Amino acid sequence: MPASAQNLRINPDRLWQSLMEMAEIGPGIAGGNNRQTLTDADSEGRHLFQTWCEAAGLSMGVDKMGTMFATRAGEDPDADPVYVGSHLDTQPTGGKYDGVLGVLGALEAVRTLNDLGIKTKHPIVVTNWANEEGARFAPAMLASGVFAGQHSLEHAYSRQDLDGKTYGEELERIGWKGDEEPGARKMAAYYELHIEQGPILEAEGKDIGVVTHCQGLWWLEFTLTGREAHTGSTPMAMRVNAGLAMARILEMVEEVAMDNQPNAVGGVGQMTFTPNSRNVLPGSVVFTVDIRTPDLDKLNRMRADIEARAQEICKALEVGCTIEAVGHFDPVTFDGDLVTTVRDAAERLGYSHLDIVSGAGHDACWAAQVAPATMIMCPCVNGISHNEAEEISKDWATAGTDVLCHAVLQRAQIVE
Ligand code: HGY
Ligand code: MN
Ligand code: MN
Repeated sequence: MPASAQNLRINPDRLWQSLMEMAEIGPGIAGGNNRQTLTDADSEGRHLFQTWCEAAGLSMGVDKMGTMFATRAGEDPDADPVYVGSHLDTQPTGGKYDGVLGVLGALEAVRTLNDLGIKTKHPIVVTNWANEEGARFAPAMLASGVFAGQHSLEHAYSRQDLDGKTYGEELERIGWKGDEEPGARKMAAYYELHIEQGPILEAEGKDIGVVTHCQGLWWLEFTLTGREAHTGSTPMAMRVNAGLAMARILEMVEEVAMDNQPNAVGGVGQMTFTPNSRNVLPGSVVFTVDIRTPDLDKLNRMRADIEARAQEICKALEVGCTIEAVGHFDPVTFDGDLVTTVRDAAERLGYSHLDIVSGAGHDACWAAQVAPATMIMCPCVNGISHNEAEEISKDWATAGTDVLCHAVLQRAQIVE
């Protein structure tokens, strides 16, 4: 990093202003955001992001999954670009910073390079991955997964939300279906800034998380089939109770996660009863079990254990049970050289830092399958995320974006 750029700093006020302006689009009911993927609010946020990118002199490309790529030209047009980004879609009761900090932090880094007239050898591409959350259309990181060749475009387009709408239909409806083949772009490197979404950095009093790994994940969708019956007049011995089976499976998932401590989690966030009537025992219960751990063998053992024990639980209750893996990625080791650029940047800038394993999944996990990739994290208040109360400080956002800017610059190479 040439001496001239050693003390480069981003513009904290401009970054924070952008975050707050984006947060006004798709507001939640408790101060956070509900800007779910491929909704009108998502489209509005995309248009605002595109306006900002054009004002920064970036050229926009969009692929067939709706992922947005805004390019700042490099001095060597033959050099593969350095990609840097995250996602603008949110959970239904999401925070203002999950994903958004990574996209707008990347934009702020580029705006800062423009302010200072800094040229780089490699182009830099600010990226907004479509459908990172997987809240509306499972699995999570769907578009980056298609980009990395993990899912076909057809499979992705067929994914349905709870209202039966498909990804492909909704992408057409909001007018953000691009013409680029996902994965056609070649990356020299990929960086992602993200809030930690856990309590470690704040508890340790560290400004920066140097992310070395990300834990792996299985999303197992259970469909339990019971017999619809009157909750009042059906004797207990006659019931084929899918709701009871679900409850016993949830208890078992908790037990399996606790038996595999440290560094293992398991739980359920979404469940559908059919017919979902107060006085009808459910004919069908559908829910997704989310298990995660940084250890690949443990991850697959937990999955096998849960599936076998769930079948036993259902057999004893005469409840039908089918299980479909609807989401998965192995634990990820990020690129050592890029991790070093992050650690060097934090040192150079005088920010405290800690090596950390990401608990949440990110688009960087799929980017890492097709290019050197790494992440930078900043703390979040009380480790709260996927909750409208999600909060970060302006200082934390600034520190993370300063480090992002320096690390990207080191890899994109300044041209004097
Ligand atoms: O599920 C995750 O870890 C991410 O928030 N999509
Ligand atoms: Mn995220
Ligand atoms: Mn998230």
